[in-house]
Amino acid sequence: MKNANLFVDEAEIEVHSGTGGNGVVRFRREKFVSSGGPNGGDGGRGGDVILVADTNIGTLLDFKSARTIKAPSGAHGGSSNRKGASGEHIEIRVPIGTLVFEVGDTADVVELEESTAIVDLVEDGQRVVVARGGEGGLGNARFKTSTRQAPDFAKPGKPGQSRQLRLSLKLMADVGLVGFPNAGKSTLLRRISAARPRVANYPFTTLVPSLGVVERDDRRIVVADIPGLIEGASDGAGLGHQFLRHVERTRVLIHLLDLEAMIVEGRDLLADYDAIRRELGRYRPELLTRREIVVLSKGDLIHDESVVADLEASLAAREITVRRISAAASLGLDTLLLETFDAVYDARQEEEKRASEEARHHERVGRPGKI
Ligand SMILES: Nc1nc2c(ncn2[C@@H]2O[C@H](COP(=O)(O)OP(=O)(O)OP(=O)(O)O)[C@@H](O)[C@H]2O)c(=O)[nH]1
Ligand SMILES: [Mg+2]
Repeated sequence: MKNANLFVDEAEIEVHSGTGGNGVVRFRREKFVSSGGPNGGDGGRGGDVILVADTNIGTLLDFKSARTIKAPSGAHGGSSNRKGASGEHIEIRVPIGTLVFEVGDTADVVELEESTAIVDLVEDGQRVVVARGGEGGLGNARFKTSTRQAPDFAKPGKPGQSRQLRLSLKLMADVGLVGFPNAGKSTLLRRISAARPRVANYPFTTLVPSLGVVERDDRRIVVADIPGLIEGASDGAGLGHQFLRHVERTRVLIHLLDLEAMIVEGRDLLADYDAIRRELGRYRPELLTRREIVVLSKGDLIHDESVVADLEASLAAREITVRRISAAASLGLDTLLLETFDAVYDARQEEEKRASEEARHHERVGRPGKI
């Protein structure tokens, strides 16, 4: 089994497409004819380098070792008007959610904004040519005219493109699980999907994000489990905010508050809630307006309702609606999932509506110029 810890979400690669093959100078050589007509063939096109988004790929790990990717050149033309073979295209499989940036003089820009990406590979099978192969040169046969019966020149192939790219993966999931370490996020994902993130009774068990697919009836959502957050995560504390990027593109957040931490350590879960919200907001203010479902986890540990009375009262005073669940004892999961599915499907519908409104708007005022 592949080590799940080998998760890589940033990589820099160099791509080179193939050079076009040269056109050649050749003449027909026939018996008894001293000099036949020109028949030098064209060179073949160089191969492209193409990135393809693939659901089966979960990490950019492969690019840690293979940093330079080169497509083959086109072959040179031959005699008898033979065209050189084209260089094969090289397809590179990348995870869905990979943003592609060109590294220019500003390679040291830390913050990569999605809007500056060349492309955002968000759908399975989506492809983009990142380096186009050079055209093959024309052979001398092409230059024959009525006044120039024996052209003795041909064109060389065009060079390919070379580009330095930064690949940056931001997972595409409908739902992000957030909360303090040990809150029960991975346990919940294991319970509702076939994903198998590690679970253990200590903080920072999860070191890398993982995705699980949840299906009910004919509905299907993708849920992302990320490492636990702590106070100061957006400044790099704990595992830092490096994983918060993976909930950026979710539609709904499930925020877990850990009843065990309250019972055992006397933690104030409302303060925990605020701490996590602060980190989310400091990382990206938009995360605070995302639909959020707040959950009290490990509900099976509550045997005496008076233990949670204070907490529930202070949550209610803040108008924070919570549901109690237990992933271990399968309590409240059906209701939680129903609500989650509804929230995700609502959000999707809204996005579609917005997209079609935008399309209508563009039809009225003309499409924006191609970038
Ligand atoms: N009693 C009880 N224990 C639970 C429940 N859910 C999780 N736990 C336990 O809580 C501990 C932490 O669970 P995890 O799922 O690893 O927590 P996490 O939020 O993924 O933790 P990190 O990956 O460190 O952020 C484990 O010992 C789990 O068995 C539950 O519903 N009831
Ligand atoms: Mg975990």
